Amino acid sequence: MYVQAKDTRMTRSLVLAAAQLGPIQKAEGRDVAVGRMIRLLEKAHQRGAQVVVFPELALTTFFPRWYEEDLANADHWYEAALPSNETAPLFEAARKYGIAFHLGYAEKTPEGRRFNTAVFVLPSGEIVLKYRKVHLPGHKEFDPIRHVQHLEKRYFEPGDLGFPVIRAPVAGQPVNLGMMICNDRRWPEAWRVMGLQQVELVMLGYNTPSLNMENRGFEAPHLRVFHSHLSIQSGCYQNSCFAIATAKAGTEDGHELFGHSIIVNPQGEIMAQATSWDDELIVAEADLGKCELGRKTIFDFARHRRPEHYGRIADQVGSVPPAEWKGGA
Ligand code: CDT
Repeated sequence: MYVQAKDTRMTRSLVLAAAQLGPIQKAEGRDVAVGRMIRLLEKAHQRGAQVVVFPELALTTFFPRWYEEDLANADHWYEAALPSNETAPLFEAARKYGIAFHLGYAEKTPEGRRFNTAVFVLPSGEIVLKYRKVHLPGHKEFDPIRHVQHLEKRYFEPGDLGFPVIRAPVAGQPVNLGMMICNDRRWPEAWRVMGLQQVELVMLGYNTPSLNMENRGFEAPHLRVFHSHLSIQSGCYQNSCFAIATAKAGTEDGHELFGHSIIVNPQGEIMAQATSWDDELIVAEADLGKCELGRKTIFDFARHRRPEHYGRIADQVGSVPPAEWKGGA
């Protein structure tokens, strides 16, 4: 008879929350978004959450759907500093409730560089980790074939910080923290770079339309959520980590974003899922010790990885046609 080894690890419990936001209309100011986020933090406090993740570009509408000829006219979408007068109340609420949070926003640096950025902030207000989105989907110029523009390549530079993982104290215990933003979740390379740094918790926000707006071929609408969840669940499983994946949801400026925020464990299972397309908090208790099983067995990288065969992943960008078979093996 097969007897499973007893689990003798100490529990390292952390209460995780995804604070999904419903739509933020173009005409709405940051005060509206920040007010809603503070209400979600209040709920998170009531439900015992210790980490809260807000979506990508959480302070405004998903503005890359709007074409602007002159980037200087788009400055009002960006944050020049965090906290600012408008975002300070969010930082104050996090301090009041003792909650660490992840916030996605458009960053304009003092040198005038523009990034799609996220920060992880302790209740004290200290920013312990900053991430700038590496995989920017969409296009740079107005694309007449598209139903809706997706101008991230116009509004942002690719992130220049890589995929850093940092061990930092959260709710009194050290946690290996990493971040990615929206489209990054579809790239296994992003997950693996963090897996190689023993990430335990990946935090990510997203804005994903319910329909493929590229108009270059049919994609069944029901597959949109499936692909998102598939990417996150496999990223967690293959890298033995938890993820909090938080959406902006609902009809924003006439265009639908699909929501379906989730919290996932290292087995790739969904522990909690949003069911509305509005502001909604989902919560799950994570035992961070559960990251160890995968790391010590099937995904023990030191024992099983074969990087000598992975050269193309780092050296090559586009795919190339395979060699032609000429007979034989
Ligand atoms: N925000 C973001 O990255 N959204 C993309 C939509 C892809 S369509 C250009 C995503 O991968 O979900």
